[in-house]
Amino acid sequence: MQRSAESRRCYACGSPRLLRHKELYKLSLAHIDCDAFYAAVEKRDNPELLDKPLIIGGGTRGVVSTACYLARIHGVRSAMPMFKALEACPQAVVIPPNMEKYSKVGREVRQLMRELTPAVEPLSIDEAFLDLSGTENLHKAPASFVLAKFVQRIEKEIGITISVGLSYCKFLAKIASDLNKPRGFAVIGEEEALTFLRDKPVSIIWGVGKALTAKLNSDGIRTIEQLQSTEENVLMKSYGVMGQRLYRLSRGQDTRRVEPEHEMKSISAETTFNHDLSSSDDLVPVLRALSEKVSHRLKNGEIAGHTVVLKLKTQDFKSRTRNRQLSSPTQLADRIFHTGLSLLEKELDGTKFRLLGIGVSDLSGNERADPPDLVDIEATRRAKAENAMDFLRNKFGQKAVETGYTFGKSGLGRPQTPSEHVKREEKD
Ligand code: TTP
Ligand code: MG
Ligand code: MG
Repeated sequence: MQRSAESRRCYACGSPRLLRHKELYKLSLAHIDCDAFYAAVEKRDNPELLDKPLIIGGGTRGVVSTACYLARIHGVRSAMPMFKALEACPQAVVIPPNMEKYSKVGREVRQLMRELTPAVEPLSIDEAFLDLSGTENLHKAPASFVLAKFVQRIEKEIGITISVGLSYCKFLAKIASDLNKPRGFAVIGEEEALTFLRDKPVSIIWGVGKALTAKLNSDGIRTIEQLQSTEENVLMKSYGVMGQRLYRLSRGQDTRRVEPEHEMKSISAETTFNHDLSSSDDLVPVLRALSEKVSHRLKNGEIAGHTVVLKLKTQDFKSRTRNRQLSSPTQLADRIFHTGLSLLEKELDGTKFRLLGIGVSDLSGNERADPPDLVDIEATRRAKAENAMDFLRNKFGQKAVETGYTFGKSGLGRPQTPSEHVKREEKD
């Protein structure tokens, strides 16, 4: 059997293909959105509602949150005043929203998404971008197959339906997921991007809201085709930075990456001393040891932090928090330590401290952490050294290598257990 994405039969099961596309095996950026989300959850929990037009809404604001697709046939839409919705569909069942329940289902869906790839970027309670590139070996199947199976899994395990948009970039994946709703599966490949976009209104472009649509329209620009035929500098002259975005997106050029969200807000480690300390000789080795601890956690979790946070507590229990944003996210002990050190040095005026902590916030994935060409050449050299130390530690154990700062000083600033701890602040 021909193993082509365009062949009429599926090579896996031999049945006629429902979806054919030239780039089906190549595309790996998906946008997934649940269908009529709140309504679908309510129907799942009360099968009597299945065949009835259902509106979720009312409450204090008196508007429709969402309506099931049966109610939509009558013209009911999200954000419509409730009295209008009931004029359009008087037989509809109305249920007030139960946010707690929907949040829980939203989390469950996201959890299953994370089983497909760590690169899941939620956009709202019922939708997310997923980057499945590089997961083919893991799943032993291309992204399109994995997603088709995922649709079935969500229906079976969660009891609601989803729509999938598959493309090569975020902009078109998001548009695609909306094309065949509900239970949609739409593909927009690179080859067809320009023609697909041509006759679409400018308002479908990400970031083009009501005001900009009105401005573009009043300038005579209504379709994306008109943007496609305009020079970049002309668009930038009229619309500033947005002009550049219009130029690129109208041509299907979108390099935004999927930014996975991390449940944690910050990672830090802190120590309360047996005796209050004030000198740099005493504090610096502690700072170094704590930086290594934080770094170790970051590396283990494959995450990085963009902001370094130093925390001090004075003898009289006053807290001082100082932070600095880095040029790129880091997971390196060296960068955390040196940034912390420059913050600490400003606080060393003889004050006695009872606690020292260091950590990072603004967490993200580690893909863009610590680029090889850090601005500071010395920092680049030390980063290389740290990578070498990590290699040795992985091979011979944590204690195999000590830096000059901590060597022979492991007893100093030893905490009164259990106050030393690595903290994870969870997002609420
Ligand atoms: P959407 O994904 O926009 O809509 P939907 O899931 O109800 O329908 P579909 O995606 O199939 O078109 O929003 C997700 C949920 O967010 C929706 O179920 C209810 C809520 N919501 C509001 O409360 N008010 C609104 O104006 C919108 C658009 C959504
Ligand atoms: Mg939805
Ligand atoms: Mg949505």
